[in-house]
Parts: sequence; C-alpha cells; structure tokens
Amino acid sequence: MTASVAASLASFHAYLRSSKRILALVGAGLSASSGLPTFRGTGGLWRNHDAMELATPEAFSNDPSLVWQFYSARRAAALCAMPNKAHYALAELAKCMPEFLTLTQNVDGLSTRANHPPDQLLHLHGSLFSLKCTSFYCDFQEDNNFTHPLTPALAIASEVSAPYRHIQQADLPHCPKCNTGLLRPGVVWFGEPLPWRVVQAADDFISSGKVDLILVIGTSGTVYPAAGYVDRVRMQGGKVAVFNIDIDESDSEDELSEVESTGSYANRTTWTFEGDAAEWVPIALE
Ligand code: BJW
Ligand code: ZN
Repeated sequence: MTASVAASLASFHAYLRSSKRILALVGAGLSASSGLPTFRGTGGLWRNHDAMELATPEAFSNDPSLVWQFYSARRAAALCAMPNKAHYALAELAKCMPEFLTLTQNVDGLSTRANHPPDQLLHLHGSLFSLKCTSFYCDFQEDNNFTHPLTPALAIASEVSAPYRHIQQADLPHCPKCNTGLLRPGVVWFGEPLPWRVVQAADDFISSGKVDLILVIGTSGTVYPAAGYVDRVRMQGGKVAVFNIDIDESDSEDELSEVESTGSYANRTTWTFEGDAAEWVPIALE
C-alpha cells in the first residue's frame, strides 16, 4: 500500500468512526468477485445481449422466450455464486450501526445470503427470485422462489452464454393463481417505476436526518433514480467514498482539488478506493 493510500484510509477510518448515519449504494461490481458479471464494461452482461433488448417490458412482450432464457441463466448463476467478503463486511457494519442502510441495485440475493439485516437492506431493482403475473387482472407475486429450472423447457438456459433456442409460450412459467397469465421475473426494467415502498423507505432515511457518509460500491452510477442518491447525500453535506475497480476522473476530482488546496487529506469530501470491492470494502470497514 502506498503512503498516500494509507493516509487516505486513515482519514476515511477516522470519519467512518465519527459518522452516525451511513448509506451504502451498491451495484454489480460488489458481486463481481463472486463470479457474477457486471452489466457494462469488460465482461459486462450487455456485451452479448443488448440491454434494451432484454431489460424492458417491451422486450418481454415481444419475445418472452428470449428474455426468460436470459433470466433463467442469471438465476442459475446467482444460485451457484457465494457472497464475498464485501457482502459480509456490509452486513457486519449494519449489525453494529442502527442508522445504516444499504440500497442495492443487485438482484442476485447475495447480500441477503451474507446475513445482511433485512430491515437495513432495500432492493431498488427487485430480485431474480421474485415472480410476478403479467395478467392485468391478477396480482400474483411470489418472493424467494429458488427453483431452477422454473419449467423443464428452461433447463436449456443454465448459462448466460447458452445458445438461444425458441421455447413455446406454453412451456414458459405460468401463474399458479389465475392459471393463464405468463409469469415474469420480479425485477425492475427500464421505464418501470421502482417499488413504491422501497423508494419511500429510502427517502425516509435520507430526509429524517443528515446522512454523514455514502459508500458507493461497484456501480457505474449511470442508472437513475439509484444514482441520484449520491448527489442527494452530497447536497446535505454528507461525504462520499467510492469503491470501484475502475475509478474515473470525476470520482476523484474533489479529492484532488481538496488535496491541492489544503495540502492534506483530512478534510476531503471524497475518498476513492480503486480495486476489487471484495478486497477494499472489508479493509475500509474494519
Ligand atoms: C467493480 C468490480 C469489482 C466491476 N470491484 N467494482 C434521469 C436521467 C436520465 C435517465 C433517467 C433518469 N431517470 C430515469 C431514467 C431512465 C432510466 C435510466 O436511468 N436510464 C439510464 C440508462 C440513462 N431509468 C429507469 O428507467 C428506471 N425507472 C424509472 O426511472 O422509472 C420512472 C417511472 C416513474 C413512474 C412510472 C413509470 C416510470 C428503472 C431502472 C431499472 C434498471 N434495471 C436494471 C436491470 C434490472 C434487472 C436485471 O438485473 O436484469 O438494473 S439495468 C442494470 O443497471 C441493472 C443494474 O442494477 C443497473 C445499474 O448497473 P450497475 O450495478 O451500476 O452495474 P454496471 O455494470 O453499470 O457497473 C458496474 C461497476 O462496477 C462499474 O463501474 C465497474 O467499474 C465496477 N466494477 N468489477 C469494484 N471487482
Ligand atoms: Zn396470475
């Protein structure tokens, strides 16, 4: 570890210990070292499968067979993956800090499997293991369905890279309540609202007192409204710590200007920890 990284870590530790209310915004990079691909960038999910083609309600209604094979493979991968040290470190911090909240954009269930306290974990984009009926007349929703494959026909989709083969609609998952509606994954697609209760709980946390610190872990910060929580904390006067394998210049701007103007790391508004989140988050939160 270089002297400047050690100094940065020391100043972060001091601020962390003095913080009363902390928010964590996490994304796909948190689960990267658990073997789950991210969405954008090298190895990103969308490289072989176009995001707009697969993660929209229109895509599902145009070709439910394609979209179900994609999500079936993702369910299989998430079930095989294990939480990593960063998932556990966040869960431990939550257990010893009552005013700590994790906002996860991930749908893989790994934070829950790391025993993150459920009342301090909000799933902004739903879950791969929730199912919803698509019939307008039916309100069926099921959480924590870990069956794989969901239908015998979906056994062909056990890997994201498995070749596509058309599956008849009758052989895709159907609703056990109305018996006619096609089921869909309980995730939030582009153009869909985030779950109302989740947004409400996140807003309540932010508006019921100043958030001292937001940990931004393994997310590109390109998808809204999730990305907007960082600026909301900053506007309250809270500080930002970014953990990412690929820090871009805008992430470290505050840090550099503060170091240049004050000559010290003590009052920086942003900390940046470049590298694998599974390595850096446990070190930073210890
Ligand atoms: C590592 C690492 C390692 C790698 N260690 N780091 C305002 C402005 C502009 C647009 C909009 C706006 N408000 C809304 C929009 C539209 C849209 C949007 O944001 N579009 C943008 C693309 C421009 N937003 C929406 O449509 C949202 N809905 C909405 O706003 O509704 C309004 C409404 C109201 C009322 C009625 C109707 C509508 C919904 C967004 C849903 C996003 N869904 C997805 C798919 C979920 C299901 C699935 O998993 O398939 O969520 S898209 C995808 O992106 C997924 C992710 O959760 C999300 C974020 O991605 P994430 O996690 O940041 O991953 P990556 O790959 O982008 O980044 C990984 C990062 O990790 C990188 O930085 C790496 O460097 C790093 N990394 N390895 C540390 N080892
Ligand atoms: Zn139904």
